[in-house]
Amino acid sequence: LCIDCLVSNITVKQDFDRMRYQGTWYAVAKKDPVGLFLLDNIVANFKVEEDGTMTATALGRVIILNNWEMCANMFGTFEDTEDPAKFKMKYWGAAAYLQTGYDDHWIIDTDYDNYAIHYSCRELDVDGTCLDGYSFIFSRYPDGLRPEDQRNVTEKKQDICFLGKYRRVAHTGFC
Ligand code: ODT
Repeated sequence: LCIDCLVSNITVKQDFDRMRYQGTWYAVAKKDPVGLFLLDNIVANFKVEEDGTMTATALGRVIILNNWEMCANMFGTFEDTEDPAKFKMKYWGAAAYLQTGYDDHWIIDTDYDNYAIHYSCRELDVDGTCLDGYSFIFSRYPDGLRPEDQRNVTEKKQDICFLGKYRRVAHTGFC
């Protein structure tokens, strides 16, 4: 629960298990940051390397240089923090003209088998709320969340103060 929208009060998944988080996740909804990058057909694949490091690849439709539409092939490595559900994500693209960055990557909630709620605040406001952030709702299934998970996901969207700011992410087979 987060009633004041302070980023420091946002709670994340307890005892996050990166092994169970591995595999394919389909983005079914997204709250965009300023200067959005991934548009739709977003699929992430998480892996735990032999040394225990979490890594991921992601595909998604992007538009670069104003109107060149392509499928971006992205890579990320996750640095651990003192909280097992909070990571720093270093990311880059397969091609040099794709976006690179270093973002917070928090797993707010997941049941590992059906849904996951991701959160990243890129810029804190002076009052401690999030000035610029993004969030993905992930499903193990490309066609969306199970009805029984929707209530919980809506609650979590509210907890991170992004309720009403999401758009649906289409999967049309572009990537
Ligand atoms: O699309 C945006 O507007 C911002 C997001 C850009 C970050 C994309 C980097 C993907 C790197 C590969 C990692 C995959 C894991 C994805 C999980 C959640 C979203 C970052």
